[in-house]
Amino acid sequence: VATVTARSIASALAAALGDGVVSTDPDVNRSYEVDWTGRFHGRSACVARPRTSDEVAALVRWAVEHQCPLVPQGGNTGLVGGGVPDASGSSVLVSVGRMSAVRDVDIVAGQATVEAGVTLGALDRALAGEAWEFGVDLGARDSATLGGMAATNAGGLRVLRYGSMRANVLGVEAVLGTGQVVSHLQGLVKDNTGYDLAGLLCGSEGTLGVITALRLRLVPRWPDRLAVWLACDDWSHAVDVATTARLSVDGLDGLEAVDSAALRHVQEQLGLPSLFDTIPPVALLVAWAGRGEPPDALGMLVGDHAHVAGVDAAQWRSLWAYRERVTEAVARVGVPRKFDVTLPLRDLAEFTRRIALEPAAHGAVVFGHLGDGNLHVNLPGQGEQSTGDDVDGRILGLVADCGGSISAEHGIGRHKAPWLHLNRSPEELAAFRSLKAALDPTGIMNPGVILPA
Ligand code: FAD
Ligand code: 2HG
Ligand code: ZN
Repeated sequence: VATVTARSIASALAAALGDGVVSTDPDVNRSYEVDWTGRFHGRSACVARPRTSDEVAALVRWAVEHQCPLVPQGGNTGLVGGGVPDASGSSVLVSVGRMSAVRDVDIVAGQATVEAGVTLGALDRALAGEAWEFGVDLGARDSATLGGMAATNAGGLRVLRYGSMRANVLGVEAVLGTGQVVSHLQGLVKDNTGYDLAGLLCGSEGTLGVITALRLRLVPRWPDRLAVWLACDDWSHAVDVATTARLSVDGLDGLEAVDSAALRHVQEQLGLPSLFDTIPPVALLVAWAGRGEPPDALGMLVGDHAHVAGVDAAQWRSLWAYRERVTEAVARVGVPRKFDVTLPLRDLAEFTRRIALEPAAHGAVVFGHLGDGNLHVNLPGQGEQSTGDDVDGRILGLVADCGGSISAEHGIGRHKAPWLHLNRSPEELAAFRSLKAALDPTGIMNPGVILPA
């Protein structure tokens, strides 16, 4: 019965959208139905790959009329199972990857308008040679799309300086779950004309509509840079150094950290040369970008720490690899379980002490964006035995108990929907449901993501 339904959905949609949009080829569709880690998978009735905002609008209107769930997808690098369908085979996966035009680069305002399927790497290439660049950066840059990054309110490596996606999106064009198209792409920096729809769609994870284009704020491209790894005794020490850096170093571009297990994985799995003679308990990466000489305060920060520094672009990239490539190194061990959390900075070290004593977190690798209090707790190779145990509940419960957020930057997705109540009150959840009902009255947009189905 399910196959008949899937077939009829696919053929009705193909008839509504015309040639070349809908794929029913299992070999093509398979890669859309499993996430980057291999932990989350499902089945779709078909995959739709619209080329224009008009095709997206036609698709959503068809889905509203036929009560057909839609699962938007960009680069499929999300880590919480929000971009892959459930197992029912009754939803249409909407890939925006073909909507990949950079519509405008405005070098006067320092802004760009992109279609949702433009990858971060493609935007970087479009801006090469300009005095501007995009302020949000992350390791999945070659696949992650700006639409997906907005939909997850992605953070990344420079939140400390430039904020998450929401702070860098000035306007959106989207097809809401009502089928209506909203578009506000002028990019006026000051524009208090009513509710902030762009802000609302950032972090909505495909549950309110499909984002089709974005107006982005750009930031000056700094010509000079310095990256330095400092060996720290423990997380408490690393937090102290990070706070001193935030108070004293002008032009701070990143404050990232890895524990000894993360550093060992990167070195062993990827064959990178040893960063230090002896792997320290925690290593802190302090990055500076600006014009001219790095500030003296950086030298004072380094003091008598064991350290490794690099100034040119090649050294910068090779030093960053020890932080950026932890995800890739962990993936080589097997399907991982991942927790992306924020802790209040003053309680972060205590959280790491408690996680080290928690049997559910045995074998954990801890790393992240220390300047933002954002830690990634990965359990390498433990993603396959993921249903029916209480590991997720114990770790996320510990985070909430320490006053933290169960999702720092990756979103709630399907993975954390059952745990959202740890951070949000019944009143907040009721407000979320009201917003969802207003913009997606028939509930077709990514059901089961953020709010449990
Ligand atoms: P997808 O995975 O395709 O989708 C993610 C969510 O957004 C889903 O819920 C989907 O339904 C929704 N969505 C996608 N496109 C649209 C659209 N056009 N309209 C509406 N909804 C949509 N994340 C960080 O925040 N910081 C990091 O530093 C970081 N580093 C990473 C490094 C690696 C190696 C990997 C694999 C991932 C990393 N991520 C990071 C996670 C991931 O890259 C981000 O969540 C990214 O924003 C997802 O973009 P995407 O295009 O791949 O979205
Ligand atoms: C990062 O900061 C990403 O490298 C991925 O957010 C984190 O793999 C992870 O858990
Ligand atoms: Zn991260």
